[in-house]
Amino acid sequence: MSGPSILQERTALRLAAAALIAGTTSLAAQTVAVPVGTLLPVPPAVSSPFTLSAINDASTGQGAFLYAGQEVPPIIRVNPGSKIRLVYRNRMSAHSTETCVDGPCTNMSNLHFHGLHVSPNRPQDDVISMMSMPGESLRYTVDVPENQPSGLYWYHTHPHGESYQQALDGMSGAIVVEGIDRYVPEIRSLKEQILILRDVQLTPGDARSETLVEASDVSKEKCGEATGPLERLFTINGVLRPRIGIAAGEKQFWRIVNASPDLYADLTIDGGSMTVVAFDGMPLGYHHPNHPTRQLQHVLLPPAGRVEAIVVGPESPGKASLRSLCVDTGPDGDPNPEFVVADLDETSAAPRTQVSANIRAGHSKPVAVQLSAAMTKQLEGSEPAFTVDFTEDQHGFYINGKKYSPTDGPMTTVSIGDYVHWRVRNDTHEVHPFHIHQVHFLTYSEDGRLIENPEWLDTVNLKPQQTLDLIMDFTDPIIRGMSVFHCHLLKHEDKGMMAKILFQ
Ligand SMILES: [Cu+2]
Repeated sequence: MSGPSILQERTALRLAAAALIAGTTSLAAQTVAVPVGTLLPVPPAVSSPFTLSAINDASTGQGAFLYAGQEVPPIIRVNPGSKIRLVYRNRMSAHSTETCVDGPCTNMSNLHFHGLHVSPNRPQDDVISMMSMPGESLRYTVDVPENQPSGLYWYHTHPHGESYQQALDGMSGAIVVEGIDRYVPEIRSLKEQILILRDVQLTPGDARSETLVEASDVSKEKCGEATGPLERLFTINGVLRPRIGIAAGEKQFWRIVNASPDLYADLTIDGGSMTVVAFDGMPLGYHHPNHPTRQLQHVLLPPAGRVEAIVVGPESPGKASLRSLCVDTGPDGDPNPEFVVADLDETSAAPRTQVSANIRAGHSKPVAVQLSAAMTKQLEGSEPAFTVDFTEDQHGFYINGKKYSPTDGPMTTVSIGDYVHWRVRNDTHEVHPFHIHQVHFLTYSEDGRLIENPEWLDTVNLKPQQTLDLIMDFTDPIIRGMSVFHCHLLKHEDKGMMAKILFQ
């Protein structure tokens, strides 16, 4: 092996300087210290039962999850057909130093198990009636069904009006539903890397922020129509621009969640491609057993989106980076320029033959559901049963002209047992990711044109003025009761872009 290239040395020097400055400069501004350029940390894994606490960090006052004495949210690992059991203790301050949409945050909190096909009722994935104030606790017992698609999900807090601040502070974590290797057995012999994208908040004009912008190689090229200062960058597992160990030619299994409340990722690996196995926790093989993978050069992950892919270490890993490309969020959107999210690093690569101990064998046979071609055709030819219209003005954000209130009744009622055609329309000049709790849907048409490779998702991006047609899977008898759908730019959700749905 040859010595480090000049490029590598420069990068190392710059990152070392950035780390030094980021760690030692003391400023009144809000930009907090964040590790820069270290090896990607592996968060602890947890199986049930366990206790998770919501706290305020002693030095920054920001919200945080405390698990086993560390402010590192654990990865919840669960087998299909078993339970997630946890006590959620709200130990946040009753007197917040943070500001939410309606004034000082009250620090109410709860949990949402994003993407799981579980009951929306207490004590499961209930974000409507389950809420804790500081000093209170919630007990969750979530029955993950036998036919839950195996893949990457995530948990985050969901208190209407305070979701944005808590997610921005990093109150989120990954959930792995085991058994994805049933769809692509090759995964069993690969090293697994779980990448949780969260935010470091920037303060315009603040020296520490500028150092972080510099360290992330933020592109100065014009990106889309959004104006205004850049307000955040991605960290991965808490580190800005970490190094991910991978050897040239080594295959690894990367599971990536965008846990930011409003930053988009359009991920690409220099000189490489991703062999996608799942989007939003849904293995491609779940609906298409004969086509369980798809090769992509880049993958757009809106806030809440996930991708799981086999990645091959490029020829010279030390010269390659994982980047987020420019995302045009529209004239009313937030800046989302290209920058480097991580560097690949051969020197800290794992041995090529390592078999991951993390992916436990699930069940031997893959679960698969195929929507018949006839049924698909019939739904596609039908008028939508329900339309979601996203609008906004200077007073707030709306679905079908209505701002969400916790005391609302359902905006729509659906009968369990059907696949249903929904239309989602973005009547604004910025992007909005549509999400519905407990349900995956097939996005089959864009502005009236059929999509070539339609995907089953639980969160889908809508460009400004775009219309998408979806087939909603409302067939699951477990999903019964009151739930919600909303925009996953959480400031928009906090300001009203959410509505209730009753499954009965
Ligand atoms: Cu939105």
